[in-house]
Amino acid sequence: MDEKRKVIFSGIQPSGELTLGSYMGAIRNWVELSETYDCYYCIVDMHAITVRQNPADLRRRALSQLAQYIACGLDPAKNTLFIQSHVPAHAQLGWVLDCYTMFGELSRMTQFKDKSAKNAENINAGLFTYPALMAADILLYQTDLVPVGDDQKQHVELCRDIAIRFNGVYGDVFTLPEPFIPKTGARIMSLTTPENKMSKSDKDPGGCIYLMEKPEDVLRAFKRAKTDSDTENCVRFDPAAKPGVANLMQIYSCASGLGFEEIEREFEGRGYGDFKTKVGESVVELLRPIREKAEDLLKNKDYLASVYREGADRAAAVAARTLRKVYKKVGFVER
Ligand code: ATP
Ligand code: LTN
Repeated sequence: MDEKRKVIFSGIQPSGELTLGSYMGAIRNWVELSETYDCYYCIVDMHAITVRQNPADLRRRALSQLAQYIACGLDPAKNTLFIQSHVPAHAQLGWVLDCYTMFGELSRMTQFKDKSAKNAENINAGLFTYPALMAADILLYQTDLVPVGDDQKQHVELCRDIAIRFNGVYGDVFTLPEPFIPKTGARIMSLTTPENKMSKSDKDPGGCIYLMEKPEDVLRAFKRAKTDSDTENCVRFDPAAKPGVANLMQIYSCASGLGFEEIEREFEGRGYGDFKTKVGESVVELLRPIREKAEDLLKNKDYLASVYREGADRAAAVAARTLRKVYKKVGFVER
């Protein structure tokens, strides 16, 4: 038998429809890593309820997200695809880790500060302790690498600190994970306000491209994308001076595989109009097979149920081993 393969864990909340941001920042890498690592890709519905959700929408989006994971190229036979609330060990380890996570650490989390500013009427305890649950997700599987976009780096680093603290008291219980962040596409910005991250719970629909969006809507959104108010009208990579153009270049680079210099050369002497159309077309071609496959899969609910049930069984078996060890270490009586 060959050596034990390294472990990957990552997850996305079904808090909205998957966006081009989550694809380019995360899922694209999940697919690439899925052949060589032992991968767990989760639909983190327990995280999603830190913000109030409509129950029927949450349920529908969790299923649709599973179909989109598969459609993006994650083969359920080679990857463990599952829903977080199906594996109780996440909540169980989450509680233990709450007791090893400091108030000060959680107060520094940028996502908590952002989300509490956006949901001032519902700053609940779950929103605050969310990174400890995320640490549980990762540590249950003795994860080596966590492929995420740039905005999640802080949470993965906190997860590492929690693991170091726990291991410091009880010995080597947890593998220390590392974030895996792509060179291009780690932070795709909104098409209408390029100073903000493209985000699925964004209230401005024009700023976001969804994986399941129709081609004509994708093209229209790119035609309306904000470029820059400079008079240069020239495609050049300069995020500070030209954030809108830089964002479109990132997207085009991820969709086409071209480097920034090649893109500058391609559009030399041509204006922003041509450029935006071309970026839109490249994204349409990237998304077409994903949308078609996901739509097909969504017609077969029995198949999807078999995938998430098998995934939960596999995940639960691994998670139980870590949880048992943790319970023993902290001094709980064995049943
Ligand atoms: P929400 O609006 O509910 O917070 P989101 O759209 O920000 O959601 P997440 O579910 O938080 O998306 O992110 C899923 C994964 O995709 C994470 O790994 C995250 O880092 C990555 N990601 C999300 N948005 C972007 C983006 N705009 N650019 C690059 N990566 C992203
Ligand atoms: N916090 C992440 C979602 C998430 C996650 C995880 C990502 C929850 N648990 C474990 C990687 C590993 C987010 O908001 N994008």
